Amino acid sequence: ISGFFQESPRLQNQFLSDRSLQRALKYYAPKNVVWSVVPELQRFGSYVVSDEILSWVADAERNPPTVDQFDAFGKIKNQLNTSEGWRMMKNIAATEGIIALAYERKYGEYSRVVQFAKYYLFAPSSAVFTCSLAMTDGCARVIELYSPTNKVYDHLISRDPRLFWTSGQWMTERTGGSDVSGTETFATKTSKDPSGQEKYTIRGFKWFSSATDSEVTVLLAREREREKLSCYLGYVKDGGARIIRLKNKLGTKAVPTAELELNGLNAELLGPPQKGVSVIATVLNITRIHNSVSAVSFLRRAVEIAKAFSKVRKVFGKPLYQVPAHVRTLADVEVQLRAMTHLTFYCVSLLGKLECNVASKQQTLTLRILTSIVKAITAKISLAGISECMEGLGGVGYLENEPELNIARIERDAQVLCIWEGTTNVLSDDFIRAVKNHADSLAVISQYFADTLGGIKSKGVLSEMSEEICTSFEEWRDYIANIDLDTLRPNARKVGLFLGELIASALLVADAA
Ligand code: MFK
Ligand code: FAD
Repeated sequence: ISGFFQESPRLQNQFLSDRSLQRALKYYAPKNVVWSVVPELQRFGSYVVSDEILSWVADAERNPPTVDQFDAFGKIKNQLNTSEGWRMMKNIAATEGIIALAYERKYGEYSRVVQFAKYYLFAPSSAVFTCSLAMTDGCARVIELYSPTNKVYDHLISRDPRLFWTSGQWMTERTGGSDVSGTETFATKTSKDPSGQEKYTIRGFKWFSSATDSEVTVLLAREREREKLSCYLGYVKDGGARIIRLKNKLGTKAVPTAELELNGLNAELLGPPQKGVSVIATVLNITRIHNSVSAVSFLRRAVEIAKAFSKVRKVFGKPLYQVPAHVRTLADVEVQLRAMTHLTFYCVSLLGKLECNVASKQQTLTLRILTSIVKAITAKISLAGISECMEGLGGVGYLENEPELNIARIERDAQVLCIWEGTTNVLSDDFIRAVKNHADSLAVISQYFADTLGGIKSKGVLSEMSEEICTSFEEWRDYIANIDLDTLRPNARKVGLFLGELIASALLVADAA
């Protein structure tokens, strides 16, 4: 075939090209930590766009999971088949220490910042193996808090691919995912092990199980009808979870998401009985931060693809990167992305402090209030931004391209970020309830930002912006203080997302100063 051929865009090292990630790292971790991790992030930033890892992504996407229900003679086989590409992601995650980094705590309270900087680089090149990692991370934390001598913990945080296990998170049932009160899964006490630990067996039906290839899972069940839910650690590797079917999904094609019938699954109680939702909230608050980091990292990859394309594509005699309207469009996305990256890493840094027991009252409250709305706002902004980047490639953007340029895949995968781990309205409602339960939280948060921004009065436009932001905080705090919060619930989304944007603006201004 002769004629014109478009030169292919080339992605750069994803750490070196990302000023926004570098800034977040510098803002949320001290210099000595930054210096010691930059070489590692630089190496990984190159690896995540290498032919090697992208060929595993392509393999995982081309060969989605399948299940062999029965053997030749009709006996139940229940065999889940996953691709080599998918299994390679598990090895990479273990050797790169994507979970281990958080729990080795080599960087103390900054360990989460380092872990999530690496996770952020990995996420868009992981075939969404990060879904399994998010739940594994949540499970590790809940075991650390409620069952610290359990050996499962060592597997979840291992860097050795032969020992590394992942965990599922089974909450959603046919009766509801947002509202889990109709849970039809039951736990029955069976025995005590020599240490006195009660053992349970589980029966029921879970309607959505991602990471179905996991060795263990955290799940909700109850012991008796009408009793409140408890949280359990289920040993999936021992059997007792039968795959009824795999879900046929828009995206996350490589992730084995299934419906499961539970009958004879071995389990142990995690945390106090009948406090299951509160116990599993520890998992939720971690997976929601993973979701936020995934959202900003997916958008970052889409922006990088759009920028690379703008350097090689000519329109009306000019490369796209010299066309003001095009640059303006991408710049608008970039600004929102920078704000959301800052906001996300703010939460990440607070989580690190909380886990190392150095979080102040303000920091603990802020994390509780913010986690849900940061998950909600980053998912929405990411999806809109990815769509804009797709348009930035014209018709080619809509195609299923090579893995390094495939914005269509990123968009399909990003769509679920608004749904799983709580929909936007459910998370916004959680935000209102959290504010209601912690009456002084908004005053404490407003005061923190007033103090932070108050010091930059002498710096021209930044000082004007900081004054405006402080005024908004005060108005907002006074408004919330004088209203019956239940009347806000129909508009919870607007209120929550507004607070997210306000805090993101405050962080950008504080960083710029
Ligand atoms: C790649 C990206 C990474 C992500 C991958 C993930 C893969 C997908 C996996 C899933 O989707 S797993 C399923 C996720 N499901 C959800 O997110 C459920 C969404 N629904 C909610 O969050 C509801 O608000 C909730 C289920 C929590 C409502 O249940 P309840 O029983 O009506 O909760 P309630 O009464 O508000 O709170 C019960 C207790 O939990 C309270 O504590 P106490 O018992 O001590 O009073 C609450 O304070 C506590 N709680 C609830 N949410 C909390 C929380 N505590 C801390 N943080 C929270 N967010
Ligand atoms: P519903 O709860 O029925 O929600 C329907 C609508 O009602 C939504 O728009 C919601 O916003 C709205 N709504 C509900 N309550 C309120 C309220 N109080 N105020 C305002 N609006 C409300 N779950 C797991 O447990 N484990 C998994 O591994 C898992 N993996 C998943 C993988 C994929 C690909 C997907 C798509 C889902 C997965 N889920 C998983 C399920 C997911 O967490 C649920 O789908 C989600 O929590 C919503 O629950 P639902 O589907 O029952 O919708």
